[in-house]
Amino acid sequence: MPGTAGAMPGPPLAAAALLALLVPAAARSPGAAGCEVPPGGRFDCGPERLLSRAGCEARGCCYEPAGPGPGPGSGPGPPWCFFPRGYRSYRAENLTATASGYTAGLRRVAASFLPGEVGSLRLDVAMETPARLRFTLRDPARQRYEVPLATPRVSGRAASTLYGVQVNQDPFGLVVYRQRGGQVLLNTTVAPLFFADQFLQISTSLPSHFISGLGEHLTPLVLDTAWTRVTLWNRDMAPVPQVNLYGSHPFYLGMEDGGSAHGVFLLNSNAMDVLLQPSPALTWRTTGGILDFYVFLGPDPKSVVRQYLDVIGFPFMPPYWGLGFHLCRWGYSSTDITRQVVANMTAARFPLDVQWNDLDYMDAKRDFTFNEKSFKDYPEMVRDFHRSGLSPGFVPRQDPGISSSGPPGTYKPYDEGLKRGVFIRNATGQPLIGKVWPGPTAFPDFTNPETHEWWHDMVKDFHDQVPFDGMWIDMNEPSNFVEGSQDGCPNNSLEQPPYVPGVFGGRLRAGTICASSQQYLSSHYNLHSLYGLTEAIASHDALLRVRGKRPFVISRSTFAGHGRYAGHWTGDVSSDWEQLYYSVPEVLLFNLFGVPLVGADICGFVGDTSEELCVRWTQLGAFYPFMRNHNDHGTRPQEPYAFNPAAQAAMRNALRLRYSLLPFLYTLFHRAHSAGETVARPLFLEFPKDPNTWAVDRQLMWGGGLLITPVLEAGKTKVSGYFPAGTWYSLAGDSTIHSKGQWILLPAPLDTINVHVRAGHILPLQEPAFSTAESRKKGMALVVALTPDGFARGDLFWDDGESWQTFEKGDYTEILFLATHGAVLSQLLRVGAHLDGVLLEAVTVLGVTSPPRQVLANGALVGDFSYRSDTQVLRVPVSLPMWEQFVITWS
Ligand code: MIG
Repeated sequence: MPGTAGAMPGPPLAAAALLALLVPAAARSPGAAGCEVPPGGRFDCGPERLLSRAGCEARGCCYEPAGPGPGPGSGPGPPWCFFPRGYRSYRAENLTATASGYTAGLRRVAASFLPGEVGSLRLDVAMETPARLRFTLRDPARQRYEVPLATPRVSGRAASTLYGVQVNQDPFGLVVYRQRGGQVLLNTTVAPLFFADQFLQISTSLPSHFISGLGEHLTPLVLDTAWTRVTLWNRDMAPVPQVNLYGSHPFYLGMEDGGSAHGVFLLNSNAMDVLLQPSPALTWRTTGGILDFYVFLGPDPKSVVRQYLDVIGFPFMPPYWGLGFHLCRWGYSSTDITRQVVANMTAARFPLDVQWNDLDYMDAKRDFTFNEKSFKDYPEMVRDFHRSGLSPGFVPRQDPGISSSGPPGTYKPYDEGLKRGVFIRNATGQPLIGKVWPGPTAFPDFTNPETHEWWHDMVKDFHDQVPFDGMWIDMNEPSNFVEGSQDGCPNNSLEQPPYVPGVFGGRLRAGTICASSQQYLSSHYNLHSLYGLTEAIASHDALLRVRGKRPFVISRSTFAGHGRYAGHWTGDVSSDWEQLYYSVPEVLLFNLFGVPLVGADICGFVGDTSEELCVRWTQLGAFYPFMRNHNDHGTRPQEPYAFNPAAQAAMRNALRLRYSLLPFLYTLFHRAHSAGETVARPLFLEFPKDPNTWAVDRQLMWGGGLLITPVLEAGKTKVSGYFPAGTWYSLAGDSTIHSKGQWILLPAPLDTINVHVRAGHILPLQEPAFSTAESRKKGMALVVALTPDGFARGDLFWDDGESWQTFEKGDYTEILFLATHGAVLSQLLRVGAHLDGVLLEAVTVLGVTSPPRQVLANGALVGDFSYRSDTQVLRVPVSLPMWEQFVITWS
């Protein structure tokens, strides 16, 4: 266990009663001896300002100019001024057992350099479940802001746990380790704890360099521990690396030697930096709230994700149509043009489920209005879309900002909002006025319950005019075109905190509203990064009340817990190959964050796309859980029909492939919603024991059974992919890979995306159509990918695709498919009416090693089966009711 202050946890403790143990103060090595810290393990002693040698030593710290320095905030290297080993901060006292774990008092033993320091703290450790530990550090004398996220209430203490905990007394530190094997997962003795009013910091060692999470940033799947700073503070910002983006997810998942995994969630919504350094270690540095940590012990990475979602909530179940193809652009400037787009899609025979409009439809860019000239027949257009089978047609975009400059009596959302007191207030108690698309705007405060009522009323009014089906909520970081407000911001400690994390623009108010503005629950300083989440909740609830069906909300800004209410698109990505690649880890990370309904703007948003890029992007986009092509105004058109016939054909194939896989995708969403699983899945979740998979982020899986290997570079007709040990069949059934765990070069001409089925899985498919309303009635098929010993399994979840809580109410069908010993059969776990009339029309069995002589379906001979010995594929045409059990055998 490297880098601790001599207070090593002993070997794992045998007796449960001794889980917590006060380790007495270690003998401190005096003077410069404590400064012998390897550069990679140095923790910055001057986080808030640059220190000279004298200034550094005055803090009792060590000074050594080395590397690009001087601190992790300003350069990719070790800090010049760093804490000596054993630097004293708090001392733990009176460790006692409680009903849920134990508690201790912490007392600051030496003043630090921070204003507003809290001298006494209370540590609470709750052993909530065998795999979940929670610990909090609070000011016992004063109630501070805490994130208003409803997390599980647990009273007792888990009887036996995967973790053990030790408390180091002086300096205070916490060590969390695995009971089995003793691996240390968290060790906060590596650096001093700070707990001041606006500066809270805690550091820990990491068991490996494989750390994933901490969004939203444009990063690879695995973060770089070589002096990386990850800043969280929601921001309207076209994605570029190293910058805080639209959402905050203070959660990471770490891999350990041997393939175990653990996760850590800091439930804190303040502006923060998370610092990674090579020892390896991680520092949480936040500007408010309390320290409220959850540690998840897995021990496998899938369990870590589920344990995290147990705390923040399982994902919502999207309507079936939400998984179809969505088309949008900024610049469809009239209903005529929008109608033409849909007509072009139909004429070119592309599937389309949802046609969107951007802010073009609005009257003077104001929410809940439409332009009476260019969008005069807007309501009719939406009804026409519904009738024509676009199912169900349309998603309008909203800003949170409500236009505030019209004369009273001319704009109901503002008039009503004012009357009902729903807007965020400035220092003088007036609605804070910023500037967004419609000009001057007030910002609804979605932490106020009255705002939810008002938002519902506005949504309902508008829906009475235009029967829309979902909501696209944009600009909800919240974005503001003036800094702070039209009248600036006051000078106070919330606006100028002693420490400002590495936010883009250098100030908290950059691109948003004043940090010191007041919301119902607390200051915007505390609540800022929850703006998108709270708006998503209000929108979800409003849609449910207004439509009575499953809500569909896509939001730009997110926070931990968002996936329970809404999906996410990754914002203003550029139309370039680098961003095409980055979309893979972004989609995978949001699945780890519990927001499986996620996708990037296909073909890119900012700038002109190219035909080749757009083809590759459409192929990859067919495997985003949320599939939308969206484009900026003024750039080259990128609707699928805007390209040459060959490119169109490739895109059509990709779209048809997606539509044929929708029953499988929908079932994965059901598993996410009901069991906390991921939909788009990084390889390491399925193969944690193969370290080669850990950093793979140029491929993705759907569930455990489908591996997608997209081309992410220009001019390539081959692509290299990693195939974990085992058998992989191309979905088309024309080739098989027997991998020992290796990289394989695959042919990938422009009209192809490589998709492989993992042996052991059965996928339910359906004949594609031009919308999900149609495809849901078509014939189904099964792809049965046998293991070498002839086994496979899969399932199908089916319901009406749009009713609220079908699973919760039991109004669904669930079928289990099993293949073994030359047979595949279905088992009805539950039967609702919704599959009536849907026939199973084809069964494709991959990996049938010897030619069958006879095939039977429910005992009846199937005459026209086909078998190819070169590919070992058996194809069985059938016509069997999906709502009844069946058995197909071959021998
Ligand atoms: O300031 O509504 O990310 O998807 O097209 C730009 C116009 C506002 C930003 C969104 C983008 C959308 C655009 N919006």
